[in-house]
Amino acid sequence: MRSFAEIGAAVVGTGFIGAVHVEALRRLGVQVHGVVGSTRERAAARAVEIGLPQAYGSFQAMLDDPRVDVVHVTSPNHLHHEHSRAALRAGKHVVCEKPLAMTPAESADLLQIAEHSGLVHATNFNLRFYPVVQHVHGMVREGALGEVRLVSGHYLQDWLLLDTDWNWRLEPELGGVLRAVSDIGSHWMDLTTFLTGKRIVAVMADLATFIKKRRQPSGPMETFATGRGVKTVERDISTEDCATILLRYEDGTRGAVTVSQISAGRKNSLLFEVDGSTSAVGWNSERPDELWIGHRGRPNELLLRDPAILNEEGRRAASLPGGHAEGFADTFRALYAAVYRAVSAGKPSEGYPTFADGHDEMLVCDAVARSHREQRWVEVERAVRSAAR
Ligand code: SOE
Repeated sequence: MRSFAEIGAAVVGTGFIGAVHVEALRRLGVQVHGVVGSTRERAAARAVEIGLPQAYGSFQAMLDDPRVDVVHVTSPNHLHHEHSRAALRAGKHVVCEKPLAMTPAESADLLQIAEHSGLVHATNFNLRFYPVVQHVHGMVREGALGEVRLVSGHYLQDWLLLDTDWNWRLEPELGGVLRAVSDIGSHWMDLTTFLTGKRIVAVMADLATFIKKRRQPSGPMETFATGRGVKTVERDISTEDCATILLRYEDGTRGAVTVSQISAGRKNSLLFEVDGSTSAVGWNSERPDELWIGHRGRPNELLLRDPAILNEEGRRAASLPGGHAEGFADTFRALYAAVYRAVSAGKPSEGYPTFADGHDEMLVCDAVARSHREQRWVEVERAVRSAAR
């Protein structure tokens, strides 16, 4: 078993989330050797900004660095398949941001290569790793809610509310045919599948594009950035601003979710409620240390994250005492602690989302796109996995 300090990593992508990956790895003591950007200049600027030792001259130069054991892929969606595939082929463990790829065919290819490589492969569904969310996973598993029947909620943001807001995700050729659903709906659907232990088997989806023309700035625009005062050109938009989706999970659990990136005042609000036969839980990512617990016949409860009263799963994800708020960036640390325990052992393990979860999410999103196109319920098409893997 190697200590985390003996493991080397590199991050591909110079957006804000790449810097979050770097900082989480540094908190764990992992050696982050450098960053890869769309150009050497962008990588060099980012490396200086976040204090990285180097900016690789190219993606291949990073793969050729023998000190790099793990590659974190945070490039735009259309490069996830190419970058993850090349890293696996070069014998590197891979953590890839969601969505895993642009199509189910690409994600199936990645899964097949990853599962035959013996390498660690993870999809960056980091929102599972809020301590309170991990605690809910344990509650459901221990039967604290009774039989789960209904899952509801939303994932709302407002960073694309204005027609002058721009990001590569708006462009199908860079982000994929789905935008809000693929970018943040994927988190909500993965999270509720994780919490309930039940896969989504059918969807009824209605997507909407309210802002059909936007002003694209002349240069690149980082996620959540506001491009004030730059030269722009008008562009037609086909990807969805928002979605309302009905869901059926395995064994009959029902669900409903609203996804939007044009909801004024909601900065990054993932909310879920899980209703069981005896009790319910509710959680909002903008108040991540709090858990609402609903009862019939006795007072409801509001749990404030305190490792002393969380279950084992919640405690394992926590890094600060109660009252010291833990947030979005902390979830990356908790996720990578689980992933790097596997890297340290030199083989895949349990306890973190893999390429199998990323591929399954691609299948669900594919069903969402088809349901909207055909305006009907669509079953999630999961190929029968061959027994011999
Ligand atoms: C932008 O919508 C974004 O950064 C997503 O890409 C992340 O996955 C989400 O966690 C926060 O918002």
